[in-house]
Amino acid sequence: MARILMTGASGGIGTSLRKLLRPIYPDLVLSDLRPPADLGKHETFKAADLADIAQVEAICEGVDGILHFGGYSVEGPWDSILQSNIIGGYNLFEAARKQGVKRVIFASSNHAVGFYPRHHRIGTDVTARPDSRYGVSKVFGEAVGALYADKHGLKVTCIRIGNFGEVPLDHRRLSIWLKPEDLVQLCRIGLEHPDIHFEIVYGASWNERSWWDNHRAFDLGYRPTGRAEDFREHAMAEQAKLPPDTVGDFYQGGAFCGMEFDGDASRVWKPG
Ligand code: 15L
Repeated sequence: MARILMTGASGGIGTSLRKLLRPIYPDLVLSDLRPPADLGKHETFKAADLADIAQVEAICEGVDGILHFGGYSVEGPWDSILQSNIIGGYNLFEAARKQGVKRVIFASSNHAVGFYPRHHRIGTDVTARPDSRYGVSKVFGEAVGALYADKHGLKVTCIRIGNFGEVPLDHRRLSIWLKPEDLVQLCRIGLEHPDIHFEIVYGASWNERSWWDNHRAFDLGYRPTGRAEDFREHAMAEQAKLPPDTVGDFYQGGAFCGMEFDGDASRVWKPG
């Protein structure tokens, strides 16, 4: 892989990952609305608004593979999700096709399936159950990825990221934590593995409480190094500071499920 484009380079994941990826992909082009605050002299940055296809095409020129971390990364107003993730997501795949990019890694999210209860173990082939407008936009991105793989031959890997960070932040994150180095592994699989056509994998480390069957990632060579249980005490101490959330504590998507919730509360099982 010669030239790799990373969108969302100034965001949380981009900021951490660009440092880990530089030794692996020295010709890394960074993009976002604004440059990262700590942009180094040796780094290449190209500004682009994902909602503007001409700008997206310009950053895709001469690129071999794309790591698409750009867009709105939490629940938000419909117009923000529409511009950044729906229009922006479509523009990314269409610009990649037009510019002859070979591979796209799409940062999907656990919120594409957040309304599965925590007692369900799910694979990547389940019906989408988004927990937010943000989750819907991730389902949309996965669908556009499938279309561009099947119709146009783009090699697409969607990573349903759990919670990316140095440590699991609370009880829920013990099940969905993703260590930065493990995301690097998944990105490399998407950019380099010879068998990729269209794949969905879960972006999760080696979490003993996981709700996800991630066997496809393992079949492709994924060997996570992070183990959430090593941080159990810290995560549970942080959890103790949080108020109970009847809906969020029942479903995999957590707080995103409880936001704006006025659905059927009798579906939520309460212990005791
Ligand atoms: C996500 O998809 C978000 O980008 C991140 O901010 C967290 O909310 C994460 O999911 C999570 O579920 O913890």
